[in-house]
Amino acid sequence: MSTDFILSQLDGNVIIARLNRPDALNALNIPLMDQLINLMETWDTDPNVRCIVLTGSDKAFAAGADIKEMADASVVDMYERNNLQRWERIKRVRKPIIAAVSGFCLGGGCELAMHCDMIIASESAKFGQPEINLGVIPGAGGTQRLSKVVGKYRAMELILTGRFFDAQEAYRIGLVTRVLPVETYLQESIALAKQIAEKSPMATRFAKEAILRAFETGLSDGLDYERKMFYALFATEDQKEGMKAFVEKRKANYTGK
Ligand code: DAK
Repeated sequence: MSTDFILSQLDGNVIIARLNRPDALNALNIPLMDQLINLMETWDTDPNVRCIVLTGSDKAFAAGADIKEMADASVVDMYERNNLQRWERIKRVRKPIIAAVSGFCLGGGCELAMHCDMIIASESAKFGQPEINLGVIPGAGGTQRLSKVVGKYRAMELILTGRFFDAQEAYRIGLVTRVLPVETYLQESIALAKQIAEKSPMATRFAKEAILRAFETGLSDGLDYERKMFYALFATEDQKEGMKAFVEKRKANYTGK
């Protein structure tokens, strides 16, 4: 399934979605965002899809929100466009999303990667929240998510200077989990997605939900939430299958039931 700005293909139970606006380094204009969100929501309810890999080109994951689209906007225009609601819909996708990032991953592009559940970077990836250079600040959660990932002081330095940082630095500060050669980062991301796609879909979703809860709540409430999700999994066939397969020394076959 493909639309103008998003190319996608199903590989096993993994969707590979590619941002496709090469002339603008995949800058995230409203039509691209709308296409991406609609597809994400379709995949989220498609039982054949168990994991999503979101990527761009080797040159750019995404160089940010579309500056040309925002340059002349008034406060009222920005408010009416209700862009935040678009980002909220991405946040609500329940299946795991891996960002496979190469080249520029800036501003809204970096925020999009941070909406994903893991970030795998190629050695050429360049991250940054350069909004300060445009007289604004990150608008899709960058001040919050980057701070939670890298801590207050690093987030201050990165956001207040707007400087770009490379894949190795992103790895050191905990933003990305792997740095791989440009030739292999996408294949490795797909392999990782396939590994995740083999697990029980319900357990995967509950694990994602519970981990995300850790960023929204205190420890006691988070533990309480985890416990409820844990017990609820005992109502699934996949839990029976997973534990039975262990006892019978065979590979589990998860059906999502
Ligand atoms: N927007 C629009 N066009 C962009 C773009 C962008 N963010 N980034 C690059 N392009 C376009 C360039 O204008 C150029 O188009 P033409 O001139 O050829 O028509 C083409 O892509 C190639 O770019 P360059 O010629 O500049 O390529 P270089 O290799 O020389 O430089 C660069 C690459 C990535 C260093 C440079 O393009 C650059 O600095 N780009 C801007 C990076 C940036 O500042 N990004 C942050 C944008 S602000 C919100 C949520 C989120 C946001 C806002 C609101 N709400 C919920 C309300 C997010 C804001 C942002 O992301």
